Parts: sequence; structure tokens; C-alpha cells
Amino acid sequence: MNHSHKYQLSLLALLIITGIFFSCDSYQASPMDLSRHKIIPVPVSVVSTGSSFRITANTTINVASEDEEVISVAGFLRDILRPATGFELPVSINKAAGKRSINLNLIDEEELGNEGYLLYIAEKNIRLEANTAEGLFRGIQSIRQLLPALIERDSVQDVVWEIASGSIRDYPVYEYRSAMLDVSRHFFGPENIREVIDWLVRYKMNNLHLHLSDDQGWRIEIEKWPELTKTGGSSQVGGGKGGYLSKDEFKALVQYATERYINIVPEIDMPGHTNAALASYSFLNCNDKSPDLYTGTEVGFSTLCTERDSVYFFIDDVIGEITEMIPGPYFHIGGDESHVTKKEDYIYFVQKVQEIVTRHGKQMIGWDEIAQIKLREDALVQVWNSEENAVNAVRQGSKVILSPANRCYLDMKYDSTTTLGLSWAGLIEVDHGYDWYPEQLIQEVKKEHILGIECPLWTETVTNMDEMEFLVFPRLPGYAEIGWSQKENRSWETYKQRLAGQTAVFEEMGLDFYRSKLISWEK
Ligand code: TNX
Repeated sequence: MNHSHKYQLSLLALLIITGIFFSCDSYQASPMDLSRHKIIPVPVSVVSTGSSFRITANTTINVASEDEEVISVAGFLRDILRPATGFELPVSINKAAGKRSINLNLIDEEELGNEGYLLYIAEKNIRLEANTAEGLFRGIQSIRQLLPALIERDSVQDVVWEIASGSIRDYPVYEYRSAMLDVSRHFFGPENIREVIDWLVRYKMNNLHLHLSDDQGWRIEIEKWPELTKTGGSSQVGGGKGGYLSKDEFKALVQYATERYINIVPEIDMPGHTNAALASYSFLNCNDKSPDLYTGTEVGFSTLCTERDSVYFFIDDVIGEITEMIPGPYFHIGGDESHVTKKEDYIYFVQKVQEIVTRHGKQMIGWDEIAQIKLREDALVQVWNSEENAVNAVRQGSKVILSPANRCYLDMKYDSTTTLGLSWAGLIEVDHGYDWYPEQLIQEVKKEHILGIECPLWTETVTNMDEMEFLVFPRLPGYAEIGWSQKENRSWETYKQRLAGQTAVFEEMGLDFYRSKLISWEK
């Protein structure tokens, strides 16, 4: 055989072999190292097997049972993968894990709890397993973080969609991992709130607390008391037009959140922080005179008339209408900074409101001042400022939600040059926000007393989404990690590398994040 024949034959062989390979969608899996993942919050354990799984046009999403919730979680996965890959990724139901498929299975393994998951990534398929659909949903967020950042785009990208192979075992330390958004000082509507929900989803947080009323504005429609939104909803800090959520908008938001395993915690702040309500209905004031609407940023000057029965009928209506719209277990009554309510009146008031919340079938949450009353055992105390109140709460048998202002207030400035935000609780650079442990915050408050952590964004200085993004990112992922990850897996040194690994994702999300000098943001 001469050279040219030899060449033609080997070319033919090559073509045949390639053809065989393509017809069964095979490919050379790239070597990859799962242990170099950038997942936030860091999982319980990660083992690399040095290869990879590739999502291709032939990949399917398979669920092992006809559980509707699991099927809908599979649909969520498909919806995040489809736009940028351009692949169909059909959801099918099959008992056995297929080749080239991403499989979602329910299992029964106590240690994983409600939200834990196992993720096995092999060359031939991916298996995601959890006790509940919620656990599968949390696991999907890890899959998402293991893919190239371009997966965030909404048009088809020319990318090899590979995920490093290996296994992940993961579950949270704390059951309550949350952020709070103040929509009262400046109003933020449904579209903005949905975006915030999407942020929480990514980092496996599970609650969003909405601060729906304050001196500057009342933000939720109450049918029986229409002036609350008509008058009380018409103002905000700085004199803008304010706004409010209609009941339909609120219900749609709750549904959006629920579908994403985020519980909404509504707060009506009382008896202080009530100027907007007092301006709407004069009988709420002991002198029967409505004050003007308020657009400043002082706190602690307003109070409901705590001695009037009509005030409690009013509160019963408000709590009734709101709790009817939420499937979740909590209702937040505020209770902070009631500086012009006499102490005995405050105690009488919160005691009565605790009964009302209980009658509507919900667990009461309040800011730490409520620990001054005789709490029901299921009442939850949100600790923002006072150790004494925190200790009082746990001594009474209540659990606490930790929101230490000097560590996790998202409205605190990063450093002295930050123009947005406040600084009354100190400056919170990214390391200071990350580097603490809930169970070490207050000596007498032990791990078993802590339901979880929540980081609030008060919006006195926040007027639009760009400003919100700047204060929330990059601190939020750190708070998610504090709530989820095991203490022994956490350190600022490793966290800051994983945070740097989020650069491209933040950019794809279009976030105006704070580029802290402490982080080596990727170019
Ligand atoms: C204190 S934290 C408040 C809010 C303010 C915030 C500003 C808490 C329970 N009350 O009314 O908006 O500081 O950082």
C-alpha cells in the first residue's frame, strides 16, 4: 500500500469511529477537580473523582416517581438550564437512572433533614437525592453554581457545559436563614421583591422578612381599613410618592416565594413605628388627632393608643387579613424602639397582640424588646441590639433569630468612604460581616436556642435597585453561609476565594456590587 492509500484508509476509519461516537453522543470527558468548587454556602463534604459530566443536546432530566412537587422542581432545573444551553432537557419519569441524564430522587436519610441533599456527579449521569422536593431544590442551586457563569444568560451560548465529577453531601446547620427588606422607608414593588427572592434562592436561604409598615409608610392593602394604604401608603422617606402592595400582588408574591421554597414573614411594626397608621385613622391616637405624614428618618416618636379596645379590634383585622394570605408559620409584630410608649403599656400591648397572633394560628416573632413580656414558648425573639433581651428570651424558653446590627445589618456602610447606608452600629466590611459564629455571639445563647440568622436591609438611604444591590452584595452570600455551613468548614481565607469565584456570576446577574479591596475579584 502506498502512502496515500494508507492515509485514505485511516481517514475513513477515523470518520467511521467519529460517526459511531457522535451517534451515541459520546465525548471525551474533561478532567476536572470538584474539590476546587466555589459553592457558597460551602457544603458539608465534597469528594472529587477527577472527571466530569457534560450537559448536551441529548441530556434529559429524569425523576424516579410521579411526585408532583418533584416534577415541578425538575421543571425549575430545566428552566434555569435551557436558555443558555439551548437544549430541550425534557423532564421524564423513569425508575432507573438513564445515561446522559440528570436524575432527581426522593430517598429517606435522616441526617439530611428537610433541606439536605446528596449530589453524585459521574461521567455518565448526575444523581441528586434528598428526603424532600425542597432538599432537591436546594441541591439544584449547587448544580447551578458548578456550571460556567454563562449559564445565567438568557440566549444560547457556545460553551461546553461541564460539571466536575464527584460527590457532595450537604445539609444546613440552622433551620432559619433569612434576609429582611424594609419596603416602608422606601417602597419597593413586586418586581423588585421577586428579584430579592431570586437572590435568596441562589444561596439556599429560606425566609424573606418584609417590613411592611413604619412611620414613613404603610405598604399592604387591608380591605377593612382602606385609608392605611390610601393615606398611609402615599409617603416615604424624602417625600416620594410611596406605594403599596395590593392583596393580589402580595398573594402572587407569596406564591412566587413558596414555589421557590422561600417563606414570607410579614411584619407590621407596633406599637411604635406607626406614624403612617396614626396619620390614616385618628382613633389610633389617644388624643384622636392624626399627625401629618412623616418623611424623615428619626425613630421612636410614635405609638398606638395601647389602652383602647378599638385599637385591638383594628389590629385583629390587620393580622387576620395578612395571615389569611400566608401559608407560613410566622407573623412579625415589630415591637422595637417604642420610646414613647410607657413600659407598662408596652408590656400590656405586646401581651395582648401575642394572643391575637396565636388566635390567628401563627407564631409571633418580635424584635428583642418583646422579651420584656411573658412570652409564649413558641414566640421567637429577633435579637438586633440587646444581650439582656436575648438572655431573657432564652431563659423563658423562646428561641432566637440572630440579627446583630454590628455584624449583619445590610444597611451599614462598608467603610468610612461608603456614601450609601448608615453607620450607627459600626462599619461592616465583607470580612467583619462574615467572620463570626452565631453560637459564640452571646455567652448564654447556645446553638440549641438559635433558630437561625437574618440580615436586615433598612432602606432609609436606599432609593433604587442599584443602591440595594451595592449594600446587599457581596455581603449576602456570607450571611447565607453563616446560617448554612458547618463551623469547621468555614474560614475567611477559603471563603474569600469562593467569593472571588462569584465575580462572573455577579456580573452576569447585572449586580452593582461593592468591589471590596479585600477580595481578588476575577478579571
Ligand atoms: C434600627 S433594628 C431600627 C430601624 C432602623 C434601623 C436602621 C430595629 C429593630 N430598628 O427602625 O431602620 O435601625 O439601621
